[in-house]
Order: sequence, then structure tokens, then C-alpha cells
Amino acid sequence: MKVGVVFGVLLTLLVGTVASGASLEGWEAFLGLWVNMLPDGSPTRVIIEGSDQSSLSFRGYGACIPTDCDWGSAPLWIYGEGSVDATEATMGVAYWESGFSENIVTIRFQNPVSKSVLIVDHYTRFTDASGRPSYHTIGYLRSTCDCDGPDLDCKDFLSHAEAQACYDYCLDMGYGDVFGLDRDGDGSACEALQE
Ligand SMILES: [Ca+2]
Repeated sequence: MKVGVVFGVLLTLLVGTVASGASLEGWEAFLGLWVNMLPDGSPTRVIIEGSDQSSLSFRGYGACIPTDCDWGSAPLWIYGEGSVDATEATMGVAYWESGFSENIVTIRFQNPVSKSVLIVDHYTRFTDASGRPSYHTIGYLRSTCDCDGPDLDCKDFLSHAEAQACYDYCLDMGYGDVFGLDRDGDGSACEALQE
């Protein structure tokens, strides 16, 4: 019995090591808040978190009224390009199921050098009895919101939605209204950008 337990632990350790894989460089560039550059684009925003490559999470939001739909958090797997010899993280894939659909998301940088725009492909397949056809969306998201980074003003954002996303994100991260985007303290950031 004891031997069996020890063997089981060793097997778990071995499989765990193999499953985590070698680390690819540059995965940190995916981290943070990404906001769609189009007001009616999907997803409206994405939050990618994690302290190492094997424990990253993808959280997307869809356009819903009155507030965005939270798709929940899903594991994000990072890939290199071309072969097992790849050293740089260039892509990520997330998969989750909702009560009525299966979802696959792939992320990659529009420009692998500047890494300033994240392309998010989202594939939805309905698993309920609605008969709705499967569909795909593509979103172009940018990251302007580093709560710990250089100061930002309302003019640095493309829209009220982007400023609000940054304000909410830094609040959630425990930084508060670090950029002073809500001077009047009513919870709405950069009202002047509102359409
Ligand atoms: Ca305000």
C-alpha cells in the first residue's frame, strides 16, 4: 500500500513536470487589461492574469446592456510558433463552456514586435437546443492601462468605455483611482469622452 502511494506521488510529480512544459519567453506581454478599439466590437475587454506561464487565465467580456457580460475565467495556454524549438510566446488559447455554448478563444499580437494590439478570435458553438449556428468574431484590443505605470489622463483613452474599463480595472486591482479619471467621485470615468 505504502509503495503504491509513493509511486502515485512520483507519477503525479513526473506527469506534472511534463505537462507544465518548458517556458516560452515573452508571455508577460499578454498580461493586463485589453480594451476593444471599436465601440461595438467583441469582446469589449479582456483581462489576462497570472504569475507564471502555466497558470495564466483569460477573462473576456461581451457587449451586453446595461453592463458587459462577464464570460468568466478560463485557463490560457501559451504557444510558440513553428516547432518545439520555438523560444518566444506568440499565441494563447482558452477554452470554456457556458450553460449553452462551447467557446474557443485564440489570442495573438497583430505586430509581434510592438505587441501593442491583441487580436482576439472567438469561436462559439451552441450546445443547447436552440439551433443557432456557430459563429466567429474577431476583436482588436489595445492595452493602455498599466495601473503601476506612467500617469494617464482622459485624453489618452479612445473612448469613455476604455477609460471606464481602466478605472474599474485599477480599482479591482487595489490601486484605487490612481490616474484621477473620476475627479467628481461619481464612479463614472472621463465623462467628457462620452458619446
Ligand atoms: Ca466622474
